[in-house]
Amino acid sequence: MASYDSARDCFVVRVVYDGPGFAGKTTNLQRICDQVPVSKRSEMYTPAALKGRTMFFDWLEVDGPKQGGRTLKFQLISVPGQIERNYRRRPLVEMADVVVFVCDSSPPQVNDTLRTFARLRTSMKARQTPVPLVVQANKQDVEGALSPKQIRKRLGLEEETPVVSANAAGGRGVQETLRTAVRLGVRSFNEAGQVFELPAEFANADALFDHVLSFEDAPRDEGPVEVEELNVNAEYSSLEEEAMMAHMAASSIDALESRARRAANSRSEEDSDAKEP
Ligand SMILES: Nc1nc2c(ncn2[C@@H]2O[C@H](COP(=O)(O)OP(=O)(O)O)[C@@H](O)[C@H]2O)c(=O)[nH]1
Ligand SMILES: [Mg+2]
Repeated sequence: MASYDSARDCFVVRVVYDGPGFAGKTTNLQRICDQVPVSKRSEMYTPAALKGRTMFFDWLEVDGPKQGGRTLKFQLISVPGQIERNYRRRPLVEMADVVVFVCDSSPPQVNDTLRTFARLRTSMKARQTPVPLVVQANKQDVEGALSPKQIRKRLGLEEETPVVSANAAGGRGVQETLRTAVRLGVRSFNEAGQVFELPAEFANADALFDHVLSFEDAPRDEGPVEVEELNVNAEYSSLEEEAMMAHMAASSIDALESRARRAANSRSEEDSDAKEP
């Protein structure tokens, strides 16, 4: 489904790029920036990126085809990949009109890809309306990379789910992935029969950042991931440790963030105590 932005008199379709950390989500958006003329897109916006890592999301808007005389805009939002940031990712997936799942096809990362996909499946199932999915088999240039066919098998994809072969860093497959997502987005837009006003929190990147910050204070109830969906082979289990190490670095950032927040809260409590008569 799409939204209608009355402020700009256009329809908006949200394409959310999900996938494990380092799979190439940000790279996809960067290449789209390189390949789409400035007149047909916004600037890319990445709030609070930390050492090149996406902490919250990347945001880019691209003009699509006209629909009934009105412009159709595609909001491309890539989510943070680290497992620890699932609570930041899930609400974005819930609001997607189309989901692109970017896979790291290199063998040592397959476990991480499967685990992240299981989480995505769980989030997609929790939605009230189904959402079209495109899978990108990225990093095909890496030696021994799983082919798109193997990715389809490992992820247990339905036949109708498109899998696009890509080397996003080299700019290959990025446009095709976007075109496929746009096609599915336009189709579901035409089938939906009704369009709602664009929620204020998705009006622009700043509003979305404010919205996403509000999750920080919400309880982090992740819900269980369905175990049978994990389908992680024992042959890869030694690699789990490696993935955990990578995630440890990310969680220490989380710990720092929450310590800073606690300190700020206790300071403001002290301030208000001091003001008591
Ligand atoms: N070899 C290879 N590296 C890639 C490819 N796509 C992205 N990368 C690299 O993978 C790293 C992580 O990419 P990034 O877009 O930041 O991943 P994200 O965490 O999913 O946003 C960067 O160093 C990219 O240059 C690819 O197709 N092949
Ligand atoms: Mg990123």
